[in-house]
Amino acid sequence: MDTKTIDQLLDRFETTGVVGEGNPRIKAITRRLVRDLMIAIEDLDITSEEFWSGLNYFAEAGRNGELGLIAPGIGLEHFLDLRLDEAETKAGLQGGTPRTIEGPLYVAGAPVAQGEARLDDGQTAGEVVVMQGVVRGTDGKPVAGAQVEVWHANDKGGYSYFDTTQSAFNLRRTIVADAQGRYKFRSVMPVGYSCPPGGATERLLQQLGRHGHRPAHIHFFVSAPGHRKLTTQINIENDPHLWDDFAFGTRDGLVPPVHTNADRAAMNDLGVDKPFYEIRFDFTLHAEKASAPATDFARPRAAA
Ligand code: MBD
Ligand code: FE
Repeated sequence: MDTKTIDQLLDRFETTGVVGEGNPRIKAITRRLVRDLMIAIEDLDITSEEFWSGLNYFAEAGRNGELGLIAPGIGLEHFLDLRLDEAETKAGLQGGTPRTIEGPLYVAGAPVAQGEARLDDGQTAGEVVVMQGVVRGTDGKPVAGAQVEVWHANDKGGYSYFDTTQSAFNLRRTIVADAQGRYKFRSVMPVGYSCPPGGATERLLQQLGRHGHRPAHIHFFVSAPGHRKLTTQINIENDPHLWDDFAFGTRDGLVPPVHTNADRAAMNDLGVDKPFYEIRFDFTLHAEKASAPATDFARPRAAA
């Protein structure tokens, strides 16, 4: 079928069974996506069997809560980041900490701590890490009281709430930076996440000849009144998958050095008997800007 015939067909679909105005934006998006799909079916000669198999694939992915994992896995979430970057550049914004994908594993409602927090519940295996830094504006001034939401995986790559073997809000906190914009936390080193074995995402990746692993990382939402919300992650250097992330989340500027601290007094202070890891990382937030798209957009998220 040629595209002219497809467009006539879409005209007919749009003018049949009409009972009201509908939503013009949804109408435009639906028409465009259906058209693109029809053209793909034509160009690739997608068979009926392939079509229904694909439909069922998404149905299953939805039932198992994996659509939020497929989106980063096929690069769409990173693509949205690059579009936000572009829009910010156009709006004259430059110099902030790079953004990167939120992923599907944030849970709202984490305990709030002032200035400092311990993220692990004391029962979580893994090497101790202390991370700290300052939240600043692009003017270089500290942002007092900035909110640093942090979440990460345990030493098996699992996230509390989704991994029901972990305690509630393990490795998740909201830290309110102090008057100098400083935040600090103690936790245990995360290990990279892997897609659920045999699940929809992993099966698709297999068909694409790709793996479903992420390098070890720590997620952040950093926000403050008068500033654009930053969604980002840091990566743990030297991970074998550092630049081979199935979700395309690693970016220059988000891989801080990890130091080993073997100082006796520092170890005693923390109550540990082995050297521990230290990471310093400062966040730079853009000031609010009406001409750039919002970064605190709504997205259905888990809450506990
Ligand atoms: C993760 O931990 C993650 O951060 C992303 C983007 C996708 C899957 C798991
Ligand atoms: Fe993650």
